[in-house]
Amino acid sequence: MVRIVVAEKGLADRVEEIVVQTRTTDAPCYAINPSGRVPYLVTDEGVGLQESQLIIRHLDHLDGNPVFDHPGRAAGWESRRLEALARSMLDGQSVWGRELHRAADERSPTIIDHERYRSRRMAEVWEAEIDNPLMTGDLNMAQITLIATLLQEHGNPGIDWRTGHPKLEAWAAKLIERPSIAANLPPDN
Ligand SMILES: N[C@@H](CCC(=O)N[C@@H](CS)C(=O)NCC(=O)O)C(=O)O
Repeated sequence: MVRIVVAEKGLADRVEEIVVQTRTTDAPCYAINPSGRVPYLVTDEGVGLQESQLIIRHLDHLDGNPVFDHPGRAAGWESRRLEALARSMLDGQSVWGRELHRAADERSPTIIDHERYRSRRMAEVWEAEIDNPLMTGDLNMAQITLIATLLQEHGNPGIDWRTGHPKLEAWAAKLIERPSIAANLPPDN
């Protein structure tokens, strides 16, 4: 999500990307970012920021012309509702992905099943929501969050949001043609 925004805002020359090793007991990055989570941004002022939404907000405001803030008044609630709906699916699938990173004998089939069914239910919800004008208009946080969520299928082939959801498939197929997204598709693994 942050890489998409870096591309959208033309910030590639201002943002240095440093690949770090996560999930080890003594990674060097813990000296800078004790949580060890990525993404993590150190600003020009030396302030560390975590959480992709906050990092995106910071980057979006650097030029004084933010385009990813939620709209004001009633439209803002709808926009926040959609972002939260996408984030809910993303967070659940992330929990599922974490299980898959464990050794096979440490995985919880209960958690994996719980997240698999949540993901399916949420895909059903999104099939009904995807015609919302906020999902088809200018790129926004709900769209960025949802496309990142759907693209998690690259790392976890068990995710199946496509079956029975032609509108969602068409929406994603169109959005991944956008250069900022096409250039930042996650690797298959
Ligand atoms: N809600 C956070 C999630 C950050 C997160 O958990 N990232 C994962 C990688 S996708 C991570 O850093 N895992 C390493 C760890 O848990 O130590 C965000 O959007 O930035």
